[in-house]
Order: sequence, then structure tokens, then C-alpha cells
Amino acid sequence: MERTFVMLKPDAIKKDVAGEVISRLEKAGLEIIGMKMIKLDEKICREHYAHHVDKPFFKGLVEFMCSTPVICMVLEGENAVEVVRSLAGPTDSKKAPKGTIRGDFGTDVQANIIHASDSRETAESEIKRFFKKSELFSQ
Ligand code: IDP
Ligand code: MG
Repeated sequence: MERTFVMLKPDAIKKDVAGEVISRLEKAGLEIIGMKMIKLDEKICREHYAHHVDKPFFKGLVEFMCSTPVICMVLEGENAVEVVRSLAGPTDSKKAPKGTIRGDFGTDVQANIIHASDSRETAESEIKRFFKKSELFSQ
């Protein structure tokens, strides 16, 4: 059993596709063990996207990520990290194949609907960043 962290980004909220995305994740056999809506701020974006802080697109990325609340989730299942990354598809929605979440619902490289942890280690630190232990309900 593995856990992964997922965030439905502001474009998922604005396009009213959060439910459809959650449904795809559930149909893939993943259990939702934590879920909440929060508003990001620049500080948490700097932590969560530390690998992009020096990029020219970072300011725009922060504006986008803070433009509406986001839905944060912790999912549990076999190979959860890899399963969600493959359901999400590649970062650039324009290059993401149809049938992937980003390919079907995303707009471009920034507005790509979903964040998903990229490794078991990242998942662990992202879950800690966004959830208290008491907010997780593993069966
Ligand atoms: P990932 O979300 O597929 O793991 P990362 O490279 O970790 O991709 O980038 C994190 C997020 O930063 C992306 O999902 C996207 O929203 C944003 N991003 C990445 N590259 C660009 C870019 O070139 N322009 C604008 N936003 C970008
Ligand atoms: Mg990433």
C-alpha cells in the first residue's frame, strides 16, 4: 500500500471538472483517505514549487495557484504514486494524450488541472505539508 498527495488546481475548480477527476481516481481503485479545500498563498507555493522558484514563470504560477481555493487529497492504493502520475499524464496539457486527465481537461503547461506527487519520498513530505495526522482516515 502506498500513499500519494493530489491537488486539484484552480483550473479544475473554474472548469467544474473536480468531480470528474475525483471519479477517475476512485475508479482506478484509489481510496480517498483525506480531502479538504484550502486557499494557497505565496509562502506555501514557494515550498511546494521550490524547484521552480527561480524560473521566469514562477510569479505567474503563484498567481494561478492562488486564484481560487484548491482541493487537496491524500489517496491510498497499490502503486498510488505511479498510478496517479500516469492517470494525470505529462505536465504540458497540450502534449498530454487524450484519455489522461491533463489531456482531456487541461489547457497548457501551467493550467494542467492536477498536481500529483512524483515519488514516494515527495508524497510523504507533501502529505505532511498539507495534512495533519488527525485529518487522515486510513481504514
Ligand atoms: P508536474 O506537475 O508534472 O510534476 P513540475 O515540473 O513539477 O510538473 O511543475 C510543477 C507545476 O509547475 C506544473 O504542473 C505546472 O503547473 C507548472 N509549470 C511547470 N513548467 C511550467 C512552465 O514552463 N510554464 C508555466 N508553468 C509551468
Ligand atoms: Mg512535479
